[in-house]
Amino acid sequence: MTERGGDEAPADVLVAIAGGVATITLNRPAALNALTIPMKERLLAAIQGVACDRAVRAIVLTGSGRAFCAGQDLKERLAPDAPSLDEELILRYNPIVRALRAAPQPVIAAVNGVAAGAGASLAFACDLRIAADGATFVLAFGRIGLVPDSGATWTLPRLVGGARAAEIALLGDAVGAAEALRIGLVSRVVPADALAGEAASMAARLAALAPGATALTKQALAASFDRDLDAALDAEADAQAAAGAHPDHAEGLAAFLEKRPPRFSGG
Ligand code: LHQ
Repeated sequence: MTERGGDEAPADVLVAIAGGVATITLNRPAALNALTIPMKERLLAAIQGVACDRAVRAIVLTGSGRAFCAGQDLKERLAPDAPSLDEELILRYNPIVRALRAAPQPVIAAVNGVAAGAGASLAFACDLRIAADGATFVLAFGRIGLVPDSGATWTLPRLVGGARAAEIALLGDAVGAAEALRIGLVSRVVPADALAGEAASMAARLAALAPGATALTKQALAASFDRDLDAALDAEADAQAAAGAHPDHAEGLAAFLEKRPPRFSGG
């Protein structure tokens, strides 16, 4: 396993890479992993770093301690020289969301505890969400007189539909893990002590797939709500042509016929 974020860098964002899986851990547990400016810069660098690492085939985003992420560090906002809100979004939050979406690898949010404000938005921006049974999602923006950001107004209606998104975004009530599962905000809920293992095992399964085909599937799903059926059918044909031309498709066919597990090269 390689570890980044150790001696040479502050450890509020940890990156561990093993077996084709990069695990990025938000690591400021005393503040519920609330995001400061330097932490956001390190988180962006971490995502971009693993996204262009060809050895990484799946990414897990999680938090240390009892929270996933409490969103913006609100104490930092009180500094007299704090950047304006829109500058903070344009320069720091939005690039993180774009990096999560642009990464060719699937990103799993392993939501270990409360995900509030932009912390919830980060989880929503991931491709898959699995939650510990005690996890909650809180769109806490309204309580402090702000609006949902970091993509939440776009991702949340796509995940749970407009009616539920309106309640969650406007009322700001905490959505518990069981309710999140019921409404499709997460795809699995497991006991807290099983979450890391569940995320690792899902990531290992993703990492064993043909990376090019997986990236194309991620892209197609992300684009689906912005396409009509005709455009989706055309896009699927293009993606299938690209996937089928890759040696990993031939390897998958050979493995099927030889009744053995495939060994995808990525390439
Ligand atoms: C915190 C925080 C926190 C600092 C807990 N900051 N310390 C984007 C653009 C630019 C700027 C504005 O914002 C945004 C996007 C956003 O993210 S806005 C939304 C920001 N987040 C929130 O409003 C959530 C604030 N936190 C909470 O509501 C609660 O802490 C939750 C519901 C997350 C957890 O409640 P509890 O389990 O009761 O924990 P707690 O409140 O006791 O917090 C534990 C510690 O963590 C505490 O520190 P202390 O020194 O007193 O032990 C909190 O101050 C600290 N903490 N969130 N966002």
